[in-house]
Amino acid sequence: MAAQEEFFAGIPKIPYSPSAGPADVLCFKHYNAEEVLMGRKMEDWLRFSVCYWHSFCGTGADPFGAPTLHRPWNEGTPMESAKKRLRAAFEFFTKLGVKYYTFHDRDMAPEGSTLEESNRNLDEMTDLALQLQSQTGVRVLWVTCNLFAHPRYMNGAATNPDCHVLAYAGAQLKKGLDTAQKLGAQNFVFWGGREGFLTIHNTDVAAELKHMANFFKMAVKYREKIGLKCQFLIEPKPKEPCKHQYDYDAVSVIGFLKHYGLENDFKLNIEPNHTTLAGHSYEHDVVMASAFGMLGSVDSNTGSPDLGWDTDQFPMDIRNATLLMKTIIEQGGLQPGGLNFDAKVHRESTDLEDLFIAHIGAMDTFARGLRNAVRIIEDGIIPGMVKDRYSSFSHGIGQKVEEGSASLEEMEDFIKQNGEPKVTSGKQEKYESIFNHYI
Ligand code: XUL
Ligand code: CO
Repeated sequence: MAAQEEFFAGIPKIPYSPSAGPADVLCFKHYNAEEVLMGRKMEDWLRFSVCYWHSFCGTGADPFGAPTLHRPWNEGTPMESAKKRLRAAFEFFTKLGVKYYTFHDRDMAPEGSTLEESNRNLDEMTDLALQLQSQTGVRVLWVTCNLFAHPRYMNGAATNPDCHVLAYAGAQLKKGLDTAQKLGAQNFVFWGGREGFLTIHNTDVAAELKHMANFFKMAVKYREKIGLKCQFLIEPKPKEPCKHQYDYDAVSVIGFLKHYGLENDFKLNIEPNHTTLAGHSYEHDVVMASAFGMLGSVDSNTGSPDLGWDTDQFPMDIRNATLLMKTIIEQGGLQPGGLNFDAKVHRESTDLEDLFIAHIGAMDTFARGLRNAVRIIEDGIIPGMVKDRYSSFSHGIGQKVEEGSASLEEMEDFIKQNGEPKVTSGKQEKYESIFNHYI
């Protein structure tokens, strides 16, 4: 049998070389997969995943310009290039040393002219994926259905005003869940690409939200029916492509899930570039989702704070990574979720090696974030200061408030006896200075 084509010739398996110099960018200087921190290997805290759509389907085209990224796997018929792309992807995952990948149904296999043809394409491609997964040990972190790119979905999928379109989305989702089962995916993501509106004039918001909830309920039922062991995740995003998207941010999604009784069936996949688009700080939605016990996974990327759209850049900010990892450690990790690089190289980063450099840089950023967060938690200075700040809730009237057994009459009695509370400094600059010590 002819040897398989090598797509990233000249790039070896990426080593851990902690003493490498500043210009050595094809090695890890901080990410040491097997090293144990706080009782767990780095690779298990971080659970890195490579996304298929940006890294293997991305062309560098933008609304103002033609493709700039000419990849060697884009050759032949759509199915031939899909197979080359899949082989290239697995070569990339193994050389990079990442154990998980994520994909949309339509980026792994081309859409056919009927549902049946699309499903056949997907079957053929997932047969190959299964083979490559068992050869390499690389697994699916999550799979998702692309319910936003095809023109039929231009007015939404689960929230489309035409039930015929919703039915198509349901049929596609059924196959997506079968695919998750076939490939042993650990999670299934729902990103509401066009679930929202461009103008309120033509939109019945209450009806659309109910239809979306009922669509999710069908998914929950089918997951039960086929015995699929896979965590469902909703990925919030406030806008783009719609002007308003229903899954606006973490707390809106949590409210939606609780309102429709779906909170035990779903968690959240938080993408910080979406969080900042919603007007929040980078770590905001990760912290909020975690506070509600709903943080399931992270689409690890960043935007440009000075731009107003989703640039899906590789995350390279150590401060932000530290804040995320602190929250992730405090909740005991992300498993079965992970840190998925929903990130693309810039259209000007045209070399194949740039794909490696980008992932390695981001993995090292998160490895540094992990190491910093471990030191913050193990030193206990910041956690201790926060604990002290709330210490009045551990006894007396505070304990009753904590437990939910206090009344307004008791508040009044307490104030009559104790008078005005003393002014207590919030110490923000002190917290910031201590945090910076660890960066
Ligand atoms: C879009 C986005 C998607 C989802 C999966 O902004 O983040 O790629 O992660 O559909
Ligand atoms: Co995403």
